[in-house]
Amino acid sequence: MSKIVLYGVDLSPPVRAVLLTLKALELPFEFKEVQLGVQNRTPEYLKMNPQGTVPVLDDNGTYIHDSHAICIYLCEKYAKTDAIYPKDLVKRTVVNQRLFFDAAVLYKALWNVSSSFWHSGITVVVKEKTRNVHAALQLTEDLLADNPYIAGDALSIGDLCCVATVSSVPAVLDIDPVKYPKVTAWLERLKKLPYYEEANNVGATKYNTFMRSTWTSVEL
Ligand SMILES: N[C@@H](CCC(=O)N[C@@H](CS)C(=O)NCC(=O)O)C(=O)O
Repeated sequence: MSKIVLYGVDLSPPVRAVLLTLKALELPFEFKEVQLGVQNRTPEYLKMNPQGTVPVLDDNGTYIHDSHAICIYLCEKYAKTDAIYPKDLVKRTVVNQRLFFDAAVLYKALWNVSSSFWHSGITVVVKEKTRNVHAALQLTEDLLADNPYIAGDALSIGDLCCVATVSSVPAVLDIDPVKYPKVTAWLERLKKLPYYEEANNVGATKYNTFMRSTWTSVEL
């Protein structure tokens, strides 16, 4: 098997989505920590990923960026079964929709909060940004409907990407179990995955604690 190297930092939700997928697929890999703001701006790094973001996957010289693209690639290339990325067209399309939802709505809402701090040192979170996070949580609640998992009755990479983001929402606001009962139950379900603690919870806890300590005001 080719050598898989993951570049990232476990504070990052998209990096944790890939860590969860690597663990779900039981793939061996090497983790190379990237010092954000420094190493992701070097010419060598930008050659791998012109966007300069983490994660980047190096699969024996094939470089892939964007966590969603990486998770799909890993499933397509290495999965022994189609359990977490179904081959059935309709089921796969639902999973894809959840991946695009995470990229375009859920993670975007969270990134809009934290990027002001990371890029400009802003420590105030305005109402418009928390409103977007709430709207994304409500959509997650609606997408879950009465299903145990985000794309229906089986665990998929849709869950692994969305949970890396949702578990990082407490970086800015608490997820109210009364307002978001389905999201809360789904989170609890995913926490029971044997690799969840190592692949997601350690980094999410660090991220949430750090971000909470940086805000001087959050308009809820
Ligand atoms: N859509 C991308 C988002 C990646 C992303 O925004 N990563 C952040 C860390 S959480 C990053 O690398 N930021 C560095 C920067 O913006 O300079 C993915 O899913 O991989």
